[in-house]
Amino acid sequence: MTDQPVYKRYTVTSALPYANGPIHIGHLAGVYVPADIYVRFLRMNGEDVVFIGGSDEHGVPITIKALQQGVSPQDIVDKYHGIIKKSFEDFGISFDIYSRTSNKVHHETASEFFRKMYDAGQFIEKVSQQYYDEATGHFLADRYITGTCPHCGNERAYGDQCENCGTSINATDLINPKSVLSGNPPVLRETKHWFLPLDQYEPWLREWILEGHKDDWKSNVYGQCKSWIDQGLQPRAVTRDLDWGVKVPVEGAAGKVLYVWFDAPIGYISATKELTPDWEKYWKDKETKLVHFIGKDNIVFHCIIFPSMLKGEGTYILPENVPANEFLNLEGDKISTSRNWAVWLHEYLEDFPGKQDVLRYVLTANAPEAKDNDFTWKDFQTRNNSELVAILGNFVNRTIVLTEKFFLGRVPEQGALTELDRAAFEEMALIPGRIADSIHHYRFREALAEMMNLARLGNKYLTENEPWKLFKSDPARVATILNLSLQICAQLSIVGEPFLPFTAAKIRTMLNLPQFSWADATLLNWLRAGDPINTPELLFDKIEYPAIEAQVQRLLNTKEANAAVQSKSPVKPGKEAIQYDDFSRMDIRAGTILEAERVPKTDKLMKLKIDTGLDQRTVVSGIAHFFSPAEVIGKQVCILVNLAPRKLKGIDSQGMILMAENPDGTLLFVTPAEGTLNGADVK
Ligand code: B3M
Ligand code: ZN
Repeated sequence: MTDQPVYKRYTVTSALPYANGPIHIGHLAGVYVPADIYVRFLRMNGEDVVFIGGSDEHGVPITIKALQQGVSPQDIVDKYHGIIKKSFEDFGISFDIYSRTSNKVHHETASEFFRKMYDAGQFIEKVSQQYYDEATGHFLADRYITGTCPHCGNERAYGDQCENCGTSINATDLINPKSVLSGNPPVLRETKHWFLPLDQYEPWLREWILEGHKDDWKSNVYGQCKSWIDQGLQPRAVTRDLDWGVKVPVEGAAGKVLYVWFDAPIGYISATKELTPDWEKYWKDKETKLVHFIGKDNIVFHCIIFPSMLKGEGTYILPENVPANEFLNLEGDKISTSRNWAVWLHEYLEDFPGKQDVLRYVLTANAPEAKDNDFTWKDFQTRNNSELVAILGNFVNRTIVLTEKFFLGRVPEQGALTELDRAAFEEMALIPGRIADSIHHYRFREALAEMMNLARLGNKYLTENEPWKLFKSDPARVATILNLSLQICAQLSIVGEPFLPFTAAKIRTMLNLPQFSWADATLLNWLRAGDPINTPELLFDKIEYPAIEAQVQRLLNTKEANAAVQSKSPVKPGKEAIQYDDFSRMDIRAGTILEAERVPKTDKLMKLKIDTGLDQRTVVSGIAHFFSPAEVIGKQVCILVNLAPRKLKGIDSQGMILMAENPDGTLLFVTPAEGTLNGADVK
């Protein structure tokens, strides 16, 4: 175990999902499953911890949804808050409180927070030009404006943030801005707002993050912070001309509310207040460790803006860590609420009743901790059938069935230990420490793999000792083998609890064991000879093809529906006619990508090494938004090989890859049909 600083208590927050849609697997993998593992682990260690969640009910995402559905924002948040809260409960996310930002405590807390900073002169009051929709008579805050991102070229960036490259932007920096309300280009109008002077916090942020958290924050989080700080921070408006939200609590601010990203993180504090009158120690005592679990699109808000607010207000602690995850894709495509490209939690719970742990397992085993990852139903099935059923379930089941059969459901006597037994116990003694170490470092995949290693150890132990063959000749040896196997089951029920709480509870029931603390995970003898155990119950069952097929079919239907919508959306107009000669001067070949890496300090460039059949060459391509290096290696592509070499970011790029671009800006490879050889002439 590595040394962990000692804290008196923990405040663990998980991003407050917008109450404008249900929860999907992307949310779960990125935020709630890792947070829940962490919190369950802390509780087992006897730590004083509060686990905070809640719905983010303000902001333009809510009012836009209301507009689309022709109902009030309150209707929207009531509906989705209910769905979200229930699905979290059913799924076993063990919040101490799941609150909402439309409630009174939150409005009061956020108002007071703003007011305190306002009174201390910490905002800049400024009249500035903001986009305004003349057709509807509204100022266009945040997502009421869309346009092209000045950083990455994404044509669907919002007025406050580009979800493609994660950059937080000012609406006036968007290229080709358009009002979401009328579809018209907006005009600029003067309006007064309050700005948080982030530029003034820059030296402090440098010291606190860039120097102070260089080694303990994940590299993806640290890297994003560094690039924002290095780009230079600008004052940011923390108020908006909207009528849905927390009213700005000062004179002369009629028709204005707090920016949703100002009030939402304060929601963590309000929820804690609602949970306990003793809330202050969770937010103001330096011996409390504050940890924010979020997705990567929320990094700037949790690492730069909210900490600056906390610092400015002056009485709060700062986050010790912000273990943000990357994104989870679904069947090779970005998860998207608006395109209905998602696996919705409430639907999963209906389609796979009692299988919460299967999804928790798959999402943890494949968590996007260091890079974007892909969820596929095939992988879900495989992990269930060949890992949960074949390894964990099989081991526990065999052990309990054999104990029933040979020892009438009582824990048999542990006799003299063999070399194999001792080796097994030695290994068992090490596992809890390894898991703990991984969890302390927010490496949940690694921690889960260690837990599964324990089940593997059990399986191997049973297989090597073959107790079923020995009972006639050596019942005492069988007793020892099963005693030890049962101890492994007991240990699984302890170290499995943070990851697979439903399964751990089932094992405890079968073994008549209480819920142990983490410290007890190294006891090694939890069961005593003669203790009764209960009838075996299968932990997992096989997921057959039809169940998966139905899910895949649902996604195919979605794809079709989206394509139908898409085919109605504008395709770029055709270009002017050219002669055959113009075309034939292009030398296009089939080639295979051999190596790929992102070009550092750019959002969209990837450096590729390609076998063109003629040679192996380097091409720099603007595909990094849509693909990870790992997924393009081995792909066959079409490449324009006689394009004059160009230098991109200091790298000589010799050629260009052909890509198809959908009207929505997504890029897809133009891949030659199977059987095409590298070097084949494309014409
Ligand atoms: N609601 C954004 C999101 O759902 C936002 C998080 C707030 S955390 C304070 O991604
Ligand atoms: Zn962008």
